[in-house]
Amino acid sequence: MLTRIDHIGIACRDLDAAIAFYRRTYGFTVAHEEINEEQGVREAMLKINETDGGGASYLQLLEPTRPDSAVAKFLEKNGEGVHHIAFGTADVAGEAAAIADTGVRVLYDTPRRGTLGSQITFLHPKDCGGVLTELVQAPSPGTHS
Ligand code: MC0
Repeated sequence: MLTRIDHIGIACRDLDAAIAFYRRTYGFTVAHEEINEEQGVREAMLKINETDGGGASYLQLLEPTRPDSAVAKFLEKNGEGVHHIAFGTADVAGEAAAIADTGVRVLYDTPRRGTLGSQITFLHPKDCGGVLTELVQAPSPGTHS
């Protein structure tokens, strides 16, 4: 079961400038920052609210760390803007398998490491109406920083 919007991922060229925009305009502040080398991003999570089903909802600001990364390719083609949406679930592997059975391409055979130690996978945007879609299983309570 998908239980929440975990985050909306936004591609930006300058993470610090994007953080400043969201703070100045909406008052959102950074809950967490990290570099995910595998995904080729430097990212900031701006927490919007806690949710009943575990986890929270965030805006995720994404700056590429290398030119061959997914976010760098996206920026080159589209410029800055919404890059993906992410749904939260308590069982990312089970949810991905169920969605694959409907004919949608799941991009990873097994979930990979996402923000804050979450487990993530992606659904191909061409099978999702042009929307790159991520599934996120939040880390167990206690491992969340
Ligand atoms: C690419 N396409 C998109 C898209 N990225 N459409 C909508 N939204 C996006 N974000 C479209 C392109 O326009 C193109 O369409 C087609 O998909 C193929 O794209 P491509 O540029 O040729 O690139 P590919 O095929 O090499 O890779 C696309 C693919 C890749 C979605 C498979 O970006 C990928 O594996 N993404 C998942 C990983 C990811 O995005 N990581 C960054 C966030 P046309 O019509 O021109 O054929 S990491 C993250 O979010 C982590 C840290 C987390 O949340 O914890």
